Parts: sequence; structure tokens; C-alpha cells
Amino acid sequence: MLTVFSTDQLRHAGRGELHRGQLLPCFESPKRAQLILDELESRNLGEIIAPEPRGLEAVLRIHDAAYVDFLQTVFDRWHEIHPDSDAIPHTWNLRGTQSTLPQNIYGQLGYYSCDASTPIMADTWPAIKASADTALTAQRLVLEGQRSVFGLTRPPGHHATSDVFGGYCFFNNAAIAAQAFLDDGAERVAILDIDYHHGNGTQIIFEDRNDVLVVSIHADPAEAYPYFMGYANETGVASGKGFTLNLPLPEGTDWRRYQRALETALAAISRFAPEHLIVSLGVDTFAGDPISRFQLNSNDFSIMGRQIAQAGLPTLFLMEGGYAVDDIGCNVMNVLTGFEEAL
Ligand code: SP5
Ligand code: ZN
Repeated sequence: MLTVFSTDQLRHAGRGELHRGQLLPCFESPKRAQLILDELESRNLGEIIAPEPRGLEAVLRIHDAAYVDFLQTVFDRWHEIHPDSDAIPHTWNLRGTQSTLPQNIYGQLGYYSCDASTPIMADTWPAIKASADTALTAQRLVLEGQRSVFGLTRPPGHHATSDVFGGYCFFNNAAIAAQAFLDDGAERVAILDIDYHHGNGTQIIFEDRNDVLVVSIHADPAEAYPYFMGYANETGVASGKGFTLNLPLPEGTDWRRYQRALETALAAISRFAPEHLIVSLGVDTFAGDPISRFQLNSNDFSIMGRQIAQAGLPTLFLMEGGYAVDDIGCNVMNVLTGFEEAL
């Protein structure tokens, strides 16, 4: 399997995130991507290629122009006032009230975000741009006939909406790739999100559409981030009714239970009959994950890969979460090799 990755993606390296009342070292670190690469290389998954640099057209199919411009310029504005810290939002709009874009930088940070765990620093922009380019190059390779490709997207994307960053995400790489498939002529694309956390950004982007099926298996939002979305009764909006499927699972979920949800997810995808499958691949379902509470072991990820291959679809894997750094390479590699072995 080909992997797409750019070293520019390592340049986003936050000093800290607000976690349980303290500024802790960021869980979403460049080390994650480096350790995945090391494992893919040592176990010979296949060639690792750099993404083709692209303009912003494909990003702007999903994200608001003003949001993209904000992400590109906000750090320089912040740096003039605060030369020694990352930009972190701390104030948000009141629930359910009209929100005006303020001029003030703290107001704008709050306007365009949903949490305080997603810092912005000098090289956030080149990193998130390169991450989106990685998704798009991998998407094109699938379009051109590769059975599967791994886009090692980092920073991740599934919590980002068209104009909100958060949950370590800025550009929604999976949504950008799904839209690119449609713009290249596909009629239906499915996204299978297997990150521990519900992909709220992806759901919001596609919830009123019937050309992208979004299926997500995740920790019950009643007890896990992102808390406000991902419940089973959210099934899509207007003409998108029936094209969102949430399969929340309780804390402590092990492979037996997870596998049944995966079967349900894959059955829904098969009924939808998409031309392409995008897997939002998070391995924070691993038992050793420091911020998550599922009980999957490394071998389970191989079975997961095999099961996903049974869908029989051209498949684009895009990286999302996974924070147990000692095992992240092995767990990702197991999904990808499990997939390949099933072919
Ligand atoms: C891409 C991705 O995986 N983003 C996840 C962002 C989660 N950030 C906040 C996590 C809060 C975790 N609280 C720990 C409580 C443990 N039960
Ligand atoms: Zn996650």
C-alpha cells in the first residue's frame, strides 16, 4: 500500500493543551506521525511519497474562505501581542444566540473554535495545508486505480467543521477528500469513522446531504468528547435524512462488542453502494490510549483491517487520532496490513 506524507506536517508542535485544569504537553504531537512512519518503513508497507502541492480550491469546497484566511494569518497577529506563547482560545459565544464575527483576536479565536485543546503556532498553517495536500494526493491515487492508499494526515481533521477548529483538528481532511471524489465524478462516497471520538465536524459538514454517507463508531458522547453530538438519534437532516449513522458504544468496550458495531456499519455502507470508501482511522480505541477508554488490543486492529476490506471498495485511509505513542505505529500498521492480507 502506498503512503502519502510530507515532513511539513511535523511542523505543528503545540507547547500545551488545557486538560483537566492544567496546561499539559499536547497529546497530538509530531512524534505520533514519526512513529507511524518508522513502523511502516520497518515492516515494509510500501512506498512513502510526498504529496503534490495544491492550491486551496479543494479546501475551499469544504471550508469558508474567511476561516481559511483566519487560520493563515491569526498566528502573526497573536505573535505581535504574545511573542512567547501559542494562540489558544478561551471565550465562546452563548449557546443558541446569534454570533457576530468580532474584530478582537480573542473574540475571533472563540468564534472559529470549539475548545482550548487545539493551540495554533507559527507553523500550524504549513502543517495543516500539507496535511490536506496529503489527503488530496492520496485521494487522487485511489481515483486513478489504487485499491487502497494511506494518507498519513496529521494534524487530524474529523472534529473540524467548515469554519470551526478544535479537537486537534483544523481542516477536515476526510471531508475535503470526499468532496474531491464527488467533484471528480463520483455519485456516492462513504466515510467510515473509527476514531474513538465522534467525528462531529464530518457529521455537520454532510448531515444535510445524501451523496456522502457518514458512519461513525465512537465512545458514547454522554461520557466522552465531543460531548454534544454523536448520539444514535442523529440520523441526518432534510434530504440527508438516513445518511448519517452513529453507533455510540460505552466506556470499556472490547473487540467483541466493537466488532458487532463494525458489522452494522459495513452493512449500511454496502447498502449505500458508494464508489469509494474513506476511513477516518483513529487508533485511540486502543486499551493503552491515555485519553480514551476502549479495550482494543493490537491484534484486534489486524482483524479490523480485514473486516473493512470485506466491503470490497477502493479505500482511502486517512489518519485521525491515537495517542498511545509506543503502540501507535503497530496499531496503524496492523489495520493496513490486515486490510491488504484480506485482498
Ligand atoms: C482527533 C482526535 O482524536 N481528537 C480528540 C480530541 C480530544 N480532546 C479532549 C479530550 C478530553 C479527554 N478527557 C479525558 C477524560 C478521560 N475519561
Ligand atoms: Zn479521537
